[in-house]
Amino acid sequence: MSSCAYSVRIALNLKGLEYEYKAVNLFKREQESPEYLKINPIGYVPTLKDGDFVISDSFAIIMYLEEKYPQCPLLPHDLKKKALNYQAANIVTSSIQPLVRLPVLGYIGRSLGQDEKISWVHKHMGKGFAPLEKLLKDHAGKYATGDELFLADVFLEPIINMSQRYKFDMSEYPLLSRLSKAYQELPAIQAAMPQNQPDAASTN
Ligand SMILES: N[C@@H](CCC(=O)N[C@@H](CS)C(=O)NCC(=O)O)C(=O)O
Repeated sequence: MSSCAYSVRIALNLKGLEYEYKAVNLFKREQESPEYLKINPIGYVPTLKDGDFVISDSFAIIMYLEEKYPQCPLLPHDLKKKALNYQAANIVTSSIQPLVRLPVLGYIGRSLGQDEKISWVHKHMGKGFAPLEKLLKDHAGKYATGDELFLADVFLEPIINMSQRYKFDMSEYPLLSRLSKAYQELPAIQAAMPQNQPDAASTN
């Protein structure tokens, strides 16, 4: 169910890297188990283990993969296009995802009710999607910043996918809607989708 883990799977698949998938059930709070906290003290997914090296945080993991495995680069050479990719990725990771993280939504749901929780998600998706739509409007091609998939795409698809779990209305975001359709046609993204993971049934 994690959008952050979804981004990492997309990056791994785009780079053609094989990996062993280990599910952490967020609803059962396995991310807070002593065993998991030993490898990731902040208690969030995802975590990547590469030999003895353990790294967490989707952005840091993807940057690590990017430098270690240069095939299918996730950052363009062009400085401005690269900055645009960082900006779009960071809107997702810093300005949307932390506000719609499970404990935040759980707290709002318990203290203010389910309707308030849904409006909260919609409000913060909209607050992030509006600038993303504007930012990418003059740069998008087939994908967010041109005709190649880059970092912005790796973070956009998971958050759009998450917004749909909360039935967020995408009609005001024609570019993001078009990108989302394009992503869904790609085998590397299909294989990374939450619903296609081995543990999907147990988290639905
Ligand atoms: N900045 C971190 C955020 C990680 C994060 O918030 N993970 C969520 C899932 S997307 C999580 O583990 N939530 C469970 C919880 O907060 O208890 C990243 O991008 O990896």
